[in-house]
Amino acid sequence: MVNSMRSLVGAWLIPVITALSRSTLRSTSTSASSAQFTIPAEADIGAQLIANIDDPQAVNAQSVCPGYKASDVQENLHGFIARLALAGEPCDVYGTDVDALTLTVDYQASSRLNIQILPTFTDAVNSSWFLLSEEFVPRPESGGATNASDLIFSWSNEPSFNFKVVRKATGDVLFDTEGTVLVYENQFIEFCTSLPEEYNLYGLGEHFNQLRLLKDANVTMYTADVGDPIDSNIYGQHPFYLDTRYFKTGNSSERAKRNESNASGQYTSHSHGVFLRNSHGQEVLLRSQRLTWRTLGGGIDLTFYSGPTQADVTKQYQISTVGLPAMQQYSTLGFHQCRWGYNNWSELAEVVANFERFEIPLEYIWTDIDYMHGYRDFENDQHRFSYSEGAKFLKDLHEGGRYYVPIVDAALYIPNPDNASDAYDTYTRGAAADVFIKNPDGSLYIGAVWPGYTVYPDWHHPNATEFWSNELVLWAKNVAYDGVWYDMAEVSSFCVGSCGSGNLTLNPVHPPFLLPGEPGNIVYDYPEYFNVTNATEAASASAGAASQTTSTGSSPSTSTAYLRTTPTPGVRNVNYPPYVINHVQTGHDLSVHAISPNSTHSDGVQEYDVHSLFGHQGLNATYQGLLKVWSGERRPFIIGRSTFAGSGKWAGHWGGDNISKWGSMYFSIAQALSFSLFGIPMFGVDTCGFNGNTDEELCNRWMQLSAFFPFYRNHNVLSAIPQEPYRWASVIEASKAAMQIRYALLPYYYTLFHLAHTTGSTVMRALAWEFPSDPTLAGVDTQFLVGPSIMAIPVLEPQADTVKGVFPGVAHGEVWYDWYTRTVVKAEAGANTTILAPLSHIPVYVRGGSILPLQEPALTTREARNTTWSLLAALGSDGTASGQLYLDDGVSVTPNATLNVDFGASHSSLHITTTGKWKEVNSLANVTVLGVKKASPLVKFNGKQMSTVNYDSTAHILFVGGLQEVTKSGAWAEDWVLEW
Ligand code: MIG
Repeated sequence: MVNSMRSLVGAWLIPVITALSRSTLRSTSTSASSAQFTIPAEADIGAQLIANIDDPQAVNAQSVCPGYKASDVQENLHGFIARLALAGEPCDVYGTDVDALTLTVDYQASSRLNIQILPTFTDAVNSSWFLLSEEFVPRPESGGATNASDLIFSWSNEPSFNFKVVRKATGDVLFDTEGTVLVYENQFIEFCTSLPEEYNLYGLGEHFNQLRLLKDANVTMYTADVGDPIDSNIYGQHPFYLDTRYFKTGNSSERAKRNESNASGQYTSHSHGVFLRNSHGQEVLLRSQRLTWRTLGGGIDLTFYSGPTQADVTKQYQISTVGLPAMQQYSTLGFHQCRWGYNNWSELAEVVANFERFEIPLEYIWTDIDYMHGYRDFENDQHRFSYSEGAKFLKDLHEGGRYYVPIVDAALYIPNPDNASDAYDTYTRGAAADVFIKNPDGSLYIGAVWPGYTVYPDWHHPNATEFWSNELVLWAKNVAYDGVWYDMAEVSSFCVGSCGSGNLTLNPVHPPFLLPGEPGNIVYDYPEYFNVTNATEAASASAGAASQTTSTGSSPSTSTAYLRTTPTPGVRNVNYPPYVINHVQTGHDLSVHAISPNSTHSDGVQEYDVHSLFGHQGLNATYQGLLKVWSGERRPFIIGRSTFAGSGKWAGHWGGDNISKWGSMYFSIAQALSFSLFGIPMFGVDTCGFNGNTDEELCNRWMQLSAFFPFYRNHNVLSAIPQEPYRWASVIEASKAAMQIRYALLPYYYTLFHLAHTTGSTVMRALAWEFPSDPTLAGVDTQFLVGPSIMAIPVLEPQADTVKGVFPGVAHGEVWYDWYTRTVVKAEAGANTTILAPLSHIPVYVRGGSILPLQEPALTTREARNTTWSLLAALGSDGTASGQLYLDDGVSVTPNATLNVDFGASHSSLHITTTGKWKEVNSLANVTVLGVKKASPLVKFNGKQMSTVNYDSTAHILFVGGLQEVTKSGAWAEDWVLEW
């Protein structure tokens, strides 16, 4: 599966035919707009480099570099500062060694230690050295005290400078550079730490792979516009990891082996986090008991978060460093339907009508680049997506309680100077404000994306955000959109270098590859087992595929004449740095499918230093723009593809171009959980799969799985078969069934988001985080929790009607209730339990000890919010349970009224405590209590006997209905108690 997925990456990105001669291509094109010049496929081919980690000639910096010696230690209130001097002859292995460094150790808070190692700025170094400014990525807050720290920093000069970070409470060594040298050059920094033999590391994104990093992983971090290849760098950069260590209770030196059983409850775990605040291309190599961290520049700004639980680490990381996630509007938790290829407003209206007809909830309808006039941002195609027709469509949509989100691309069209009718106001305004990225010589940097040759907003320019905001505001006057889907900000360019300089008279141009559906790039691919479930169609698809000869115009040359560069003293080679990261693009060339590293920002900063920040800053600009569009009254809703550490404070993220294959569905869970760690809880993937055609079975399973993800959207590539959930009977059934649960749980999801926004807690959770003393859960990513109380065990394989799952904690009295039957699951501790899961059914469980506020499912969240409430109290083995509810208007940036409700159950009673002024008018219909061992026939609500009571003494379920009468002024209008 792994191999087939790799070969399908970016499946639609087929270079334009090489069978035709280039001159033919210049005058014709395979696209509909036949007069267009097609950029030749070669335009996106760069140099052929060999990744350092694969290069047999590569020098190991550890064996040739001298390291540093520390001296001149000056203590201060929060730590100390010292000098580091090169301890021998410079090695200049992948750049120029820095002679003098400054080490700053800062005990910032009891849970946080920061270590900075920066060049000691003499004029010579200062002039060209890029350090990440606080404006782009804030530094963690300072101000702690040495004595109160959970962590201890120590260092030694033997044989060269090395340091340790130790957890004070246990003596556990969390980070230890002893036995390795620090390498610090202008284009290469390397430091290493030892790791325990059995390590559990998570994070270091963005990646498409299993949750727990493999023990021999090579992790590259550098934003890239590429499908979802396994184990490669993709859209975002998050240089953060969580390290969880299991050991015998009370003995931190005796560690649990991977997958060691915890049946006897003898283990516990401690977690800590590590963040490298650095925007350069990076690589982290995991080896036996060793982690090597490499970056192509910048500084070492390393923060340790002491935890000691995952939840603590995640909160510490967000609160102190990258920021808490944006609060989402209530509506965004509804279902989203999207596709590349919705061709006009009436097609959208038809899709919406179909959802209504089949009574499947729909909240947001999206359009891809199809709506644009010539693929230009902020301009609609007036034939298919006219403003006037759109106004009517959007009015109806909004009246129906639904919303609309269009895509916005990172790059902007630059008009053809020879064609007066080609003017593009957005470009004109941006050019006048001079806010576009430049070439080193000061001319405009020209890339190529959908519209043809393009320019790029320069987020370093003081007026760029204002320019972008203004474009959003102007466009909103024509299109009443409800959010922004921000794409291509890695930042993508379909050619190498400033490819349009001198070619602008050809604009608009066709990209250097065939669009999906264009002859030669017909989408014939289907999920695994499609040949079993639909033999006839599978056969004709494979015949079609066989007859479609695809060119491999941009595949790497087979020659081994790799470009290797050697460092020139004091001079940076930004386009071809001497150290070659294992960058996913062809030839590992940093200029491929992105703007070049030497493109230049208004403050003189080269793209090389900030490449991975483009999307992050674009999300910020978009956030500022939406605040303006909605006069600060509505929470910006943004889903972005390229993210950096901290993007969560502005936006959510979707998993990018996955594949309509079973493996993509499986990896979506790990990707979501990783983004929980990164502080971007609003995460979901292209449900039913993006690249390739989906099929009924995969779409069935995927619609039910994604129903439990925070962001729930179905999206599809251009020209693949339609995959809205109403296309197949069984998918309708599966989607409705799963959405019934999701919509009933909306108040719970919303409360989780509010907690994430205010405390940094996570929404989607790994089993290991909720059950930290069970080493067998450390790698589980086939099932997950939503908040603390709901667990989903999805079917991830074709042709299955059962699924295996674990019920964590049962050895220690944890109780799990089946969502559907409301009865206790009879699970054995540590056992992989086989669960019935026929098509259209997703196993879902409620954790004992939880109280869930529920509303009635409905077709929109507006309707759902207008229904009566119920409570589901699932008692734990000790007969207690608790829960929370947060409510407000669901929209406002600063709501003028909020409501917090605390639920508690113990000793045969359930009580609520409410605080806040938000008026919830809907009454409470009923309360269901699970795990009631015995009930008195007398059930009282605030002392008043209730008559609609049913107690099932076999299933131990107590149902109390008819509560509308006693909660007429609202379910949570006042505190109450229910006794049984
Ligand atoms: O280069 O806008 O990931 O969701 O459908 C492809 C077309 C550009 C990439 C996005 C995908 C979107 C597609 N876009």
